[in-house]
Amino acid sequence: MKIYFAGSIRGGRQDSEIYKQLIEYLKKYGEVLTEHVGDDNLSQGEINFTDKCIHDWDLEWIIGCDVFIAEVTRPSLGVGYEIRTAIEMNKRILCIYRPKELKRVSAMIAGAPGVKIASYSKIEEAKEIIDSFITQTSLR
Ligand code: 6IA
Repeated sequence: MKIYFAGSIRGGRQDSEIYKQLIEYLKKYGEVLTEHVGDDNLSQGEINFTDKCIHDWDLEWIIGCDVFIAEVTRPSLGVGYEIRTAIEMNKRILCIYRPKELKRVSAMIAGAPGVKIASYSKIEEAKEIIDSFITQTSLR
């Protein structure tokens, strides 16, 4: 299974440790195409690739993924754009967030067709949400 994991980069890296843990966990289900999202050394994406390169790679990865999972607590323009792209491609989409830090998810995400939204407090809960999402989508 190919998994696209989305999380904030230029939107702010405060949650990078959480992304890292979720990415490690997701590896038990298959290949995570976007492991760099959890990279501690990736401050805000300042590496020698053009923005067009990054955009085009990510688009290809979204096209190729079987499931799309986003951690949306830290609002990010890029993640919002990716979610919309995944919707247009009819991907299986899960968005998770921590309600203590983000009171409500944007209506443009929460109200979008085909997007499953779930909240969690502890990382263990997020893993359970992921388990049931992947199990259900695998049955489809
Ligand atoms: O607007 P943001 O930068 O917060 O958007 C974050 C989202 O855009 C993530 O889910 C990523 O999939 C994507 N993204 C943003 N910057 C990069 C990037 N920078 N590389 C890949 N995807 C990115 C260069 C990193 C380098 C290790 C290749």
